[in-house]
Amino acid sequence: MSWAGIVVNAAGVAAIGWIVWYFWLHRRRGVEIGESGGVQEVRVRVKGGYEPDLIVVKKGKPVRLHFTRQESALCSEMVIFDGIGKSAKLPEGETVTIEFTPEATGEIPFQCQMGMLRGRVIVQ
Ligand SMILES: [Cu+2]
Repeated sequence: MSWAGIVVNAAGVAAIGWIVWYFWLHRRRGVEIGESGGVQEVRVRVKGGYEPDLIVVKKGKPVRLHFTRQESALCSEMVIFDGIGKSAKLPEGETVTIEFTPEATGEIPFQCQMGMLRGRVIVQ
């Protein structure tokens, strides 16, 4: 194999590794959120998805999720928390806060109005 061939193959393997990491491993990591004054706060960027899309909180303490939508795609205009009966409109470039206190452990999914973008709050 020529040097050029080896370089192309190595680049291909690196690209595949990056794709695997980015789309599967990287997005599956939960984010343990910081506490200030007993409130669990996390900033969520909305751009082609929720980042982070997996948020780990403790039950019985108030949670504040600050959503900032950094795109104009209609898809992400609403964020809906079915399990706790909350939803919010996300104007582009503004930060909108969803606040609740989880009283039970489990999962609270959230999504856009069409269910295309999804995220989860894990209550421990
Ligand atoms: Cu959508």
